[in-house]
Parts: sequence; C-alpha cells; structure tokens
Amino acid sequence: MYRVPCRFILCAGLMAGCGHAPEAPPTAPTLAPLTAGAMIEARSGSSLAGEATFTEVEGGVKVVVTVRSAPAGSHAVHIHEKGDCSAPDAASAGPHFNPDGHSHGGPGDAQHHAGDFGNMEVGEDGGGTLEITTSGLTIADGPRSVAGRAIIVHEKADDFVTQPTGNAGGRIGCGAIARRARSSPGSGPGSPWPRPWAASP
Ligand SMILES: [Cu+2]
Ligand SMILES: [Zn+2]
Repeated sequence: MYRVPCRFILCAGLMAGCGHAPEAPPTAPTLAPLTAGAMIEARSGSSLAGEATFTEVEGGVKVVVTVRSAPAGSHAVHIHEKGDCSAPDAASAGPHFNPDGHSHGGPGDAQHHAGDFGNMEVGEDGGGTLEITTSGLTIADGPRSVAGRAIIVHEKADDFVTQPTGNAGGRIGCGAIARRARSSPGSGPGSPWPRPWAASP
C-alpha cells in the first residue's frame, strides 16, 4: 500500500540529485504575459494622440490608456466592436463591444458593456491617463478578446445611464487594438517569469 509512493519519492530524490539535467525542466509558466496595444489617433477634428496597452494579469486584463493634446475635462473611454478607425468620425468602429448583451454602464455597475471603462480626466496640459483592471476581457482569442476591436476616447463624459452610449458625444480618438507577440521565454533571473513582483523578497 505505501511502497509505491515511497518509490516515487526515492526516484524523485535521485533525479534531483543528478548533477546536470540534460534539458531545462518542462515548466509551463515560462512565457511573458500576453499583451495587446493600440495607437490612438485623432478623429472628429481633434488633435488628440495617445496609446492603450492591455496586459494579461491574474484574474483579467490591466488596461492603461494615455492621451496628449486632448481637450481638458472628462472623456468617456470605451472599447467598440470593430477595429476599424478609418472613418473621419470613427463611426466605422461600430457600437460598444458587448459580448454579454448587457446595458451600458459604469465599470462598477452590475450591468455594463465589457469595455465600458468610465471617464478619463484630462488636465489643462492636455494629458490624461486611465487605468483599470477588468475580469470581463481577454487578450487571447475568444468571445471577450480585445484583439481586433477599437479603443475610443469621446468628446464628453460618460453619464453611465443613457443607453446605449452614455451620451458621450463624438469620437475624438480611435485606435485599433492588436495583440503583440510575447516577449522571449526564459527561466533565469531577469526573465519575464516569475514575474518581478512575485519574486521580490
Ligand atoms: Cu464609446
Ligand atoms: Zn457601453
């Protein structure tokens, strides 16, 4: 009854004692997190520029959107359905990305579209940043993937109530979201895995 587990332990001990392993151990988590990004371009006559980055994190996706040369004030930020910013008013990006068939809302509301990120505050210098981590999106392929969609910055603030848009006005910035190649795998110090914050003393 107990002999088989004991042999396993013995074998494992011998293998671990072997001076030089012929290959790196087959550890699965040697990959850097998946990321995606978008360059945000001016639309609807604005002079806005910016970028969005999406990083796979525990339990979801961390989103960071930064803009410059934007009008001061509050601006709604959403993911829209189509990664097509070709129209001068970005209407080509379609409606809000809505894989769950939810109503529009704020990111903390029970019902909201998957890419309803709330409002970004832009200062008098024209710069603004919005950071949010959401469990409702993925970077990998699937029904909730951000890849192939668009990030939109609006003219006005999102009221989180008006359906289906939040009454946020025109689309003054648009960026098509594309998944990026993972950085090189590695297993030594300084490699992307273990992640730096997990390895800190
Ligand atoms: Cu929008
Ligand atoms: Zn929405």
